[in-house]
Amino acid sequence: MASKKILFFFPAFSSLEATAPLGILAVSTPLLRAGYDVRIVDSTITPGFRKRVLAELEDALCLAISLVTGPMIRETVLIAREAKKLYPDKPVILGGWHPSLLPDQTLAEEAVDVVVSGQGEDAMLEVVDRIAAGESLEGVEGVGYKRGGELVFNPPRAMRPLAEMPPKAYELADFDAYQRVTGKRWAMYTSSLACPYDCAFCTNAAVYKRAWNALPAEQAVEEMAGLGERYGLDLLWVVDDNFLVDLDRAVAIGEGLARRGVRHEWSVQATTNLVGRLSVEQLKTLRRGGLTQICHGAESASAKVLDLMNKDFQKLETIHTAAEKCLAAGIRPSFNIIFGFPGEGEAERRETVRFITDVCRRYPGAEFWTNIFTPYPGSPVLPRAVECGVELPTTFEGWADFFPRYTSLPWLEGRAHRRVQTMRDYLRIAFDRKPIAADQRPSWRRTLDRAISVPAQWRLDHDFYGLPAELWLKNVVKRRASSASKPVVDAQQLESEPATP
Ligand code: B12
Ligand code: SF4
Repeated sequence: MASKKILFFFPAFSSLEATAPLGILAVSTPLLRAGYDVRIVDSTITPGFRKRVLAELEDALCLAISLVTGPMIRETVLIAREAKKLYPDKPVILGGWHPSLLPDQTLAEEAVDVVVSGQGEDAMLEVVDRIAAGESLEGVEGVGYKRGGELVFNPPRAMRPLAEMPPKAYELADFDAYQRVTGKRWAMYTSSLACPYDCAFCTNAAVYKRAWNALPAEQAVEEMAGLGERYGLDLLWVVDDNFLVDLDRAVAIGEGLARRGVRHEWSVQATTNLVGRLSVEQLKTLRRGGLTQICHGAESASAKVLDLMNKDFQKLETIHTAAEKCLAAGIRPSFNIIFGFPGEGEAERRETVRFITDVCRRYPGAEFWTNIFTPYPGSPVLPRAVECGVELPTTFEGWADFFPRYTSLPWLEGRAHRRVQTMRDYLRIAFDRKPIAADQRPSWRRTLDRAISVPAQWRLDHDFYGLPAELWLKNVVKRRASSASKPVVDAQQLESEPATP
């Protein structure tokens, strides 16, 4: 009889924002309901994860991996190849954003047998049932597979509204282990899917077709309150792409959670134009319900660049309004910035840096996170980026180095790239920011950080980044501190930059 054990692997994503992988929890529920035994090995919390995966795989039916474009591909390739070498007959199944956006190139990797594009709840169950029955994957919608040496792609699977989806299997998550890594007990949650906008750098429309759909407020309240109580969470990060599309629903969620007297905090991602449409009173209602942070994709302060990004729905003044209103309601406003978008020059970059320093000074408590533009497959700007000289990887493995923290672009490389990276480092230390992971710095380090923020701000004001002594000092201190306190895992972990909403 075929094994009922399904093994999932979640590769390290080079961030300290470790918590239960929501995509895997989502596809696990239908499997559990159908009687399968689901195991998850998350590289970030599993010492010796390679050995563990291979040992668990011995009596499993298949190996399934969830990933997005970038560094996760490194461990995906490593584990998939080792698994195929040891157990050539056990199928390796890949799902998540990267396989959804580039199914053909992903399936072309020798160690990959099946790719699932888009929502995986129904597709994964069908795939596993077929494998268990020894049947072909012919006709399973949204799935690509190998027949002999040939790559076969079935028709796409229609998206189902979130409200029709089963609850995610949070009970499979080892929250204690994530807490040990991040110092915080937190989880992710989805109350809506998709976003009505179509920013040029974003892949959302390619997967969700801009069809925003959401859970009713009452269901979201029940689930959010329940998760907090059941797992004793400090924080629930609502990872909706744009939480505020339906303002009435959002306020109703705030009211419901306030009535339930929830004790945990929660944060959301939303666009500045929508935050601007809420009154301070409405934001205060959300605050009473536990909302402590809104992350906005500000992206740039140059009207020219915002236009190129297709962000006509976001006027610059809405960034000020969002900061002001959030702070008046006791909510921390966070803003993401993208440097190096095609068409952004030195002048536009300066404009953005001046804007950031101005907002941070006018609205103490507002924070900015920056990235370098990364042309993702499926994003509307991709053809333009290619025209401008970006060379796209031709193999699955090649995408491992596609990462906004260090992307080098034909129009931003060498000295110019180093300068932007140094400027980003100074932005990081010039103003306070609060990452998801708990702040475990001792008080002397906080004092030191406050002291070096003064010359950092001066440098940003004067656009001067030569002889970066403060960065050198900060790195020495950080290296010493982290070698003393690093958790014992063999996953690669770097400093975090949150995703852009
Ligand atoms: C939360 C999040 C993060 C968190 C992850 C925290 C964690 N512990 O997992 C953090 C902050 C670390 C993060 C970082 C980054 N992120 Co991010 N992130 C998200 C976000 C907002 C939600 C992801 C999520 O959990 N969704 C809910 C679950 C249920 O959905 P799902 O994962 O898509 O899963 C479904 C399907 O994909 C599929 N599925 C998923 N896995 C599997 C596995 C199998 C086997 C199967 C069959 C199916 C399947 O079925 C699921 C249910 O339908 C998405 C946006 C979004 N709308 O999804 C961006 C998103 C995934 N991130 C993105 C990016 C670009 C990044 C960063 C590069 C950002 C940065 N500036 O550094 C980094 C990269 C980190 C890395 N991996 O290398 C892009 C990815 C684009 C791409 N081509 O891959 C997205 C899509 C945002 C966007 N719209 O552009 N991110
Ligand atoms: S970047 Fe944010 S606002 Fe723009 S399309 Fe993507 S999810 Fe929507």
